[in-house]
Amino acid sequence: MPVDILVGLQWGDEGKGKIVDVLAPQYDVVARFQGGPNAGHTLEFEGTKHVLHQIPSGIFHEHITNIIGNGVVLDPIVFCTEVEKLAARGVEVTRNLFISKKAQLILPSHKSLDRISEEALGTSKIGSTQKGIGPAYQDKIGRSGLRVGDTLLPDFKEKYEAIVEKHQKIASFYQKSLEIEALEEDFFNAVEFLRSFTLVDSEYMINQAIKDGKKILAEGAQGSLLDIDFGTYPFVTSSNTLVAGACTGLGIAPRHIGEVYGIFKAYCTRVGSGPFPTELHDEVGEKIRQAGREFGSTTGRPRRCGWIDLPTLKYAIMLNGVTQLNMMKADVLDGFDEIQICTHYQLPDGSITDQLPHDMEKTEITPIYKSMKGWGEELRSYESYQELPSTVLEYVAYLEQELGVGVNIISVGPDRKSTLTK
Ligand code: 2SA
Ligand code: MG
Repeated sequence: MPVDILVGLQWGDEGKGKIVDVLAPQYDVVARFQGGPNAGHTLEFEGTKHVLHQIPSGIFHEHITNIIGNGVVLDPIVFCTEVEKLAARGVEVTRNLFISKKAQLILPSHKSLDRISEEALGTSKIGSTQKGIGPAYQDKIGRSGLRVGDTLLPDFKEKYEAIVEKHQKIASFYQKSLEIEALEEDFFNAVEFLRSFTLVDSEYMINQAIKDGKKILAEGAQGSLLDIDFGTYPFVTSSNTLVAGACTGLGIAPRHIGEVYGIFKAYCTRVGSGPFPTELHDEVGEKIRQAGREFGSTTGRPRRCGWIDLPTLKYAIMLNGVTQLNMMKADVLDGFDEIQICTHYQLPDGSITDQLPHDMEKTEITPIYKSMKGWGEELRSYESYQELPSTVLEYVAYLEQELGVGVNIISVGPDRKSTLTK
């Protein structure tokens, strides 16, 4: 059975958690392959909102095996809190969660270094979530990171101390010292807690599941435009958020890839610094932010808002090999008479393109818009895709024609029930 992969096509917060939750009942396994506590996947059902950071969104379904893959950077402290929160809501996590021994650990010193490096960048900061993501992946690539499996070794503490000593030196280069004392006790308690979980060689588990004909869904975090290679570098996260990341982040051979779900919002948001050609700095942007409750689910930061951007969507669809599109938060545009769609970019030399310039941050881009009629009515009460107002269907038909992929799901509200399938 092939592995299906779900990825965000914009700068994150497209609504991936919601779609995994909706699709989950069809799957036997849900696995995270990159990112870590920087992610905030929001799921709403039975009147309750849940935000997951590191635990896969299949956790609410007892029949699903959830895997945190080797490509993830795991913060044991955040993990501990996440498990406790779920337990308080009656979700027993130990039963169906497996963690790769090869996943990297985020240490308190990584979080401290993340803050130090952002401070040092000043106005050119990345706008990271300060969860230690960049420094943890630096240690992974630098071949000095600690992995989940290392927590089982008798000399784990010594290994930890050696790496913290190295981090201390990096901090002193910035004329700072690490602020980790307050976190160390929590960290070692959380590591102890982590050890009580089933730590596995998840690549074997996944490949066995493939052989056994199990249905597997790989759940991407952040978004395609935050990919370390193809995103709006350097304003990106430190992992491969694209489909290719699922191969290395779980140990899946490319020939096993099946459906690729591409999730996007009917408009566009970005949190953190970096280029965003269709960003709206006016009351329209503010209206979208309020209507869409566009605030970071991990950090609470207000998200930057703007119109949908086809050049970036085409790029993300190409790189991911998207087979079906899901359009989220259509209801957020309820109150607009006119909706803008950016179809092309005009570059400083006057040329017009639908490709992304290599250095987007330094290139002054003027978006070229096509205007379409809005629906100007509330979508939340709609229960069928086909019965949606013709203005919505025309908007979607135009996107499908431009993007060359069908939109199979339109979401018209945060609840599971507000997910309309073609
Ligand atoms: P990092 O922390 O090193 O990965 O930050 C690097 C950039 O990646 C962005 N990033 C995100 N963008 C959107 N959503 C994310 N998750 C949270 C959410 C974010 C939050 O679901 O809302 O709560 O603020 C996420 N994670 C990382 C980040 O903003 C930097 O631009
Ligand atoms: Mg999010």
